[in-house]
Amino acid sequence: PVVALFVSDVHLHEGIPRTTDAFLRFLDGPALHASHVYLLGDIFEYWAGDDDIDGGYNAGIVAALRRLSDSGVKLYWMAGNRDFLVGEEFAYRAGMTLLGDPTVVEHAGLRIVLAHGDAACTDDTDYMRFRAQVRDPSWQQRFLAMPLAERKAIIDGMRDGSRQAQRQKTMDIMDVNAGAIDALFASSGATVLVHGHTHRPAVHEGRGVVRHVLPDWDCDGAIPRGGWLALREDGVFVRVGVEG
Ligand code: OKV
Ligand code: MN
Repeated sequence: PVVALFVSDVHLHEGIPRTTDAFLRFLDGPALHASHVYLLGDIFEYWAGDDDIDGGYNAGIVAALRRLSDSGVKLYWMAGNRDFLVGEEFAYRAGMTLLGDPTVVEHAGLRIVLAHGDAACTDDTDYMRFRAQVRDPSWQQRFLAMPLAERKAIIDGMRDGSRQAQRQKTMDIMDVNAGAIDALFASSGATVLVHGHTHRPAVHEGRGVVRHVLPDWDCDGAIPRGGWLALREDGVFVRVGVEG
């Protein structure tokens, strides 16, 4: 039996039908057989506010999440750096429990710390400043008070702008900082860390701790990519890839 599944960085939006199908197949298949499912950030390419749930694409995703939670699977959501505006309304409709970042859980006798991963990218000082701003509750309150179309236009503008800026940054500035990872282990007392965000799927083992980095998904290109991490009842982690 599988006690927990961990997924992140699906980057869902209308423009990626095959990736969307792959994620819906995950929710309506393997996820149903787990006791706990942890969505660890950037499930959406971006989220402009919970008033964007009704009708169309997003409603289909919420419905699939709801089928999973209604089936008895405990469903958890941690915000990523793209979908941090998912709120209580979304969580209620999908039957999910919102988690802070980081969160410590215990499964199969293991103490596991969960994070999206972006907060550990402390070398990217521009991003850390931006993160502090948009995670501020009063900033979010003001942003969410704007009309939905205006919010979407602002986010689209940021996305266009960052496509340029992103190219300039070296790959290592975009990876996690080793000291930030050490601090996560030290403050949590966990022996396992599961995170996504960096799009560098791997298992890093050493000094008595294990760090699982989740893959990002892209099933719309030539080579399908993505998958999840399963924790079996016996405490063994298994990495599972999408079938495309
Ligand atoms: C993605 C990263 C830019 C790293 C903004 C609400 C806000 C979403 C957004 C805007 C930015 C994602 C969606 C992008 C990743 C960067 C810079 C560094 C380290 C809002 C919801 F602020 F308006 F409320 N964003 N974009 N970075 O350009 O795709 O991952 S992005
Ligand atoms: Mn991310």
